[in-house]
Amino acid sequence: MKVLHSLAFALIAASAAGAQAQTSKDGMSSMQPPAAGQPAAVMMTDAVVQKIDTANGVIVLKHGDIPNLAMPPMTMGFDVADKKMLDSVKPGDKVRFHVEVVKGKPTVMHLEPAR
Ligand SMILES: [Cu+2]
Repeated sequence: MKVLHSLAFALIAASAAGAQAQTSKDGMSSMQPPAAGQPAAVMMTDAVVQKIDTANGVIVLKHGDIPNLAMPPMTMGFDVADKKMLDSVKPGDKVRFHVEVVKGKPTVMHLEPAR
């Protein structure tokens, strides 16, 4: 698991750098695929919380398939739409979440306990 965590944080660092570069492109949606307008509420993905970084608003999830992002199962860090989401979960929790690409970054829009 240590290796996975290190990898996840490397990815977080890389995506954070990318986000800063893209901040000036706010309002431009050319990066968004047309499919972004599809109904997304039903696209919940199962995951297990690996680590929570409240200060930076990042959650590391070992997640299943994410159909709306065409992403296979993996462990990685996500930004969260609202840091308050992180108050209700802890490492080891099974959750269901919905992620969308916001400003070029996969961002957790909804997070709920699963069992
Ligand atoms: Cu992933």
